[in-house]
Amino acid sequence: MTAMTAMTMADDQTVLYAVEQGVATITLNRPARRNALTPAMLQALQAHVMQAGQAADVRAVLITGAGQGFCAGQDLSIFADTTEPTAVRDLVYDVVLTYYRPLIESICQLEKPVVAAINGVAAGAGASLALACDLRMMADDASLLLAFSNIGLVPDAGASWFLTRLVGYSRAYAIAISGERVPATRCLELGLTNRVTASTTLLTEAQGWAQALAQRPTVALGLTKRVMQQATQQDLSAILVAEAELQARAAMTADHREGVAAFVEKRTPIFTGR
Ligand code: T3D
Repeated sequence: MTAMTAMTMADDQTVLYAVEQGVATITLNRPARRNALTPAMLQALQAHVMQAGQAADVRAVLITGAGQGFCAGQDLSIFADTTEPTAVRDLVYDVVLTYYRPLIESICQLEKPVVAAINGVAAGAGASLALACDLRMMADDASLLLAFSNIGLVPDAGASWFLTRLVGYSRAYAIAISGERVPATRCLELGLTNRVTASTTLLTEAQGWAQALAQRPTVALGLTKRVMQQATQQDLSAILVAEAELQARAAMTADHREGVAAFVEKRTPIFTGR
């Protein structure tokens, strides 16, 4: 954190936000609880994602966790004072739609690459958060845990959507109902993470990856995210039209002109994100 050029914190410091070299690093900071998510943290996390989206100097986002875990999902103490079944039902429904839905949608709609640096276990909605990111780098001792079934719940915060698309229905279902950790090496085999690295160098390497992405043509990267998400849901004809429309937008950018000029002049392009 010492070299960060800009840093703000949520009021209670359970979510940290710092910007350096074009990368906004958002750190879940409740290590004693494996960064289990409270409503205040979920609000702060979403606010920082939006902040990163609006900041012109931010061209990539990194989400990570402090301490031994990435995120243990919903803080289960939320249920401490609520035992009556219909009250629990209403609470769960409200929390998922009020807090998780806008957070997950804001990550997916952010037209900048979002990298998860998974430093430990990502459990429950913590796994959903990791899977909602565009790219993942895991520490070699980290894991994903669809913990929902261990407490008699179903995957939420997008976990079923992301997991089935990444590994297919049968593998996703097996992971979800086993309630067992999927170690980093297995995640790599399954395509659940892009990279695995030593836990000691995870943050440095993930920041280096995000900083390299922040030097790329940001508008094109954002539009690529949008069209590839659409491609998972629409037919070829619709995607051919969407590609043409987004290409027309990308073609208007200074970075497109710089990329072509650099190619012609046989030099390395200097992209500005505009
Ligand atoms: O409204 C709704 O609830 C709907 C939304 C649901 C979304 C969900 O995310 S449901 C799934 C919630 N998450 C879980 O069920 C995971 C529960 N935690 C675990 O399975 C394990 O703690 C971990 C695998 C995450 C980590 O294991 P380990 O051995 O590294 O650590 P630990 O010793 O279990 O945990 C350390 C402390 O964190 C411990 O507290 P203590 O004993 O030191 O005072 C533990 O109780 C606490 N902690 C871990 N996870 C949570 C938590 N406290 C509150 N909520 C948690 N989710």
